[in-house]
Amino acid sequence: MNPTVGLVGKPSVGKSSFFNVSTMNSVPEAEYPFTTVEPNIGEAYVSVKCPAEEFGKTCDPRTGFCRRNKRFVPIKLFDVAGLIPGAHKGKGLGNQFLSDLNEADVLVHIVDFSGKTDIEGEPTEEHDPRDDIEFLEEELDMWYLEILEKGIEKFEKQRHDKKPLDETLAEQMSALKVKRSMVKRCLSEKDLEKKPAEWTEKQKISVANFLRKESKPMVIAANKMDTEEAKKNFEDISKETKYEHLEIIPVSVHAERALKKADEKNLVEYVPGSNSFEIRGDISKKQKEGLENIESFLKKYGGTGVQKVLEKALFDELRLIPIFPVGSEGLTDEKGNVLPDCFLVPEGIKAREFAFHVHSDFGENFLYAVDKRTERRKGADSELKSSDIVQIVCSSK
Ligand SMILES: Nc1nc2c(ncn2[C@@H]2O[C@H](COP(=O)(O)OP(=O)(O)OP(=O)(O)O)[C@@H](O)[C@H]2O)c(=O)[nH]1
Ligand SMILES: [Mg+2]
Repeated sequence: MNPTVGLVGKPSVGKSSFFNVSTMNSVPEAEYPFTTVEPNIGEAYVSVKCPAEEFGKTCDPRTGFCRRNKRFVPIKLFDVAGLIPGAHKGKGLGNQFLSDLNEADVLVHIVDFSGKTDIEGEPTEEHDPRDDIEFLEEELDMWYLEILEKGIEKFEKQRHDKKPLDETLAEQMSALKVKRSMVKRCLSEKDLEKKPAEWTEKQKISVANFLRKESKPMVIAANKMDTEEAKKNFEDISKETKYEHLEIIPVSVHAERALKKADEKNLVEYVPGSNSFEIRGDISKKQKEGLENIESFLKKYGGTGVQKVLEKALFDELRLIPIFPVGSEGLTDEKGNVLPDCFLVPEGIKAREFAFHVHSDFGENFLYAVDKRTERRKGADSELKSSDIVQIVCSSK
């Protein structure tokens, strides 16, 4: 049920490093291409404001954790093999690795902004990160195109009881999380509701592109921003109108790692996602210098970017909102745990849909919900808002 984020990019950009730092894992990372072959799956977190403080309480999360009134809610994170140009035709580790991304609801494209790795992930100097931004989108579109073409073939082969085009295409592409409503909208916007056998190559690519963007929205992580070269590239690229439509977030996985490690050792207090930290323990002169560098990085870019990337992906691209379900006793469940659960659900969700989200029994036997801030009842079709605390009241069977 947890939303799933897939990390994509060419080899050696820092996908596994990003995965490790946000899931507290230690899968191999290295400066040569194709370090990762099999996908890694782990639990990362996005933070939301914890409502317990409003009530003068602290929460007892069943999953995730809470620090300084920030509730960290689990999400699923995937780290996959690097992609190189031609991957959809089997280059590099080939297209079977593209299907490792099927399950992702949203993608984070990690780009090495330092320019120190070439398009295949080998060490170099002055590589242009613009090339990476472009090739990856093309590669993903080609992957979608291949599956779309199979759907068109299937549609053309049907003889009797022909299924509608949108239904056939949506079925063929369902593993990619393409929904029928997306296909319907795409065909109607592009005026392509008929005769797919007559679509031009350009039209097919534009359908693949539309469905890819709808079913796998993307955020760009400009990684290795701790290097001077990356800072310069970021300055230039983020100003260009060509890239205005993209959400490019400056990131230093290394800075995040240094802070998390120092926090674990109680040398600093660092809450992931913050733009500052406090020095706690006794630190050496060298550690102090390192931390000062990181401090100025946080000031300049508003944080290390790791949390920001995940939060942009979930809250801005997928438009999810947090909702806290509770039992009949104030803010607790039947065991007395304060705000034990936090669900990330689509914006605009209605009370009964949310009940189904928590448990199908709750949905089926739904009577009404109670907004615990106001103690007002909410009917089945009443919309929930971000950070609502709700009790679901059911009929006894
Ligand atoms: N300077 C700098 N280097 C980084 C950063 N993040 C990762 N790296 C380095 O980039 C290299 C590649 O990192 P990986 O995490 O193995 O990259 P990957 O994208 O998973 O690579 P493949 O598995 O081969 O596709 C390693 O040497 C990392 O230490 C960062 O924030 N700053
Ligand atoms: Mg890797």
